[in-house]
Amino acid sequence: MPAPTPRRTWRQAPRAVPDGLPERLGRLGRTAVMGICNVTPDSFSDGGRHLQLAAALDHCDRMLAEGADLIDVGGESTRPGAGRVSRDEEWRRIGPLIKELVARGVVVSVDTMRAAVAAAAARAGAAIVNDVSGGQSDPDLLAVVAESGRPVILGHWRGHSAGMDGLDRYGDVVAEVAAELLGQVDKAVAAGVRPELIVLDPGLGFAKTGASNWPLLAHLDALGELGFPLLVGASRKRFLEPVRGPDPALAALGPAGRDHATAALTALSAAAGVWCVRVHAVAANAAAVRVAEALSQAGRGVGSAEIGLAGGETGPTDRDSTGLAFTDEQNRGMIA
Ligand code: PMM
Repeated sequence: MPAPTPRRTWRQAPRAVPDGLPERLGRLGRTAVMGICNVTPDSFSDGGRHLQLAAALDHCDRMLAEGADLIDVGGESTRPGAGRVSRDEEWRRIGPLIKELVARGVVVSVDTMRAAVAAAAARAGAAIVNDVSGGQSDPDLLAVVAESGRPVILGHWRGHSAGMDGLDRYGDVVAEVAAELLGQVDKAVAAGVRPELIVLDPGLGFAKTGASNWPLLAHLDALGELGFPLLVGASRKRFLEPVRGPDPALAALGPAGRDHATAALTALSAAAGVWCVRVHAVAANAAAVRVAEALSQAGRGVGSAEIGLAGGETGPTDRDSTGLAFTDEQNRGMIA
């Protein structure tokens, strides 16, 4: 007998963009580019580089100039094997940067698994809460998010970094990730989060060591069918090492040598209609998003002037197809 379909307490039309975003971001009309600023000594790619406020701000300024639409600020590394930091240390690292970015009018998301840090960041003006554990790590986080009224990114996660590689056990990774994400959506909604504020993230690299990541990227359409906007966080991750290209100079760069492969995935993810990509190397990924946008528009017969191929932004659009063409009014377009 087939398993009964779970009864859901929430219902919503498919969305490509969450509610509750600052105006600028809500009306983007293309995949958003989230630049990463980890204020940690030990993140796998940028650990130790942005511990001083001035260095972190320089980095954020550069990412914004290169085309970042928002900045994701994190104070706790989630690289495989990483240990936890204390709540106070996490906030000590990121609080000043969040406050300064908000004061400059930058859209900030806070990358945290802790309710207290999410609450402090929201009070400081962070616009989005990004929890790689999807609300699992800290049982109070979802209520804090509900109270804040902020959009929330729920990542697929099976356990903390110290032991997550051992949790890479799937029969059908796409089906299991989808089901586990929906379980977290249920908990979020039960905690009072409006479904329209939820973004889902397949959690690339989290309890997924290598091959498990690819089916998730190959089936973004299936994840999109869950009805929520998607975020893809593939940037520089280990599973890209085999596809980074043969140039030994890339190998010598370490994780940054995976930037070309990341940008290729960004173009494909944008073409698939994801709401946001979370990236380290903003310039290349911002270009990748625009390539996907130009192709999508050309495919629908939009002329090059309107596409903005001369180099400018396209500005707000009233495009009415699915995929990349998502606007506030037409937030029904899901995965192309
Ligand atoms: N990955 C990392 C950290 N935060 N947030 C989301 N939503 N999705 C991710 O895939 C994700 C994340 C780990 O990468 P980093 O050390 O480069 O920040």
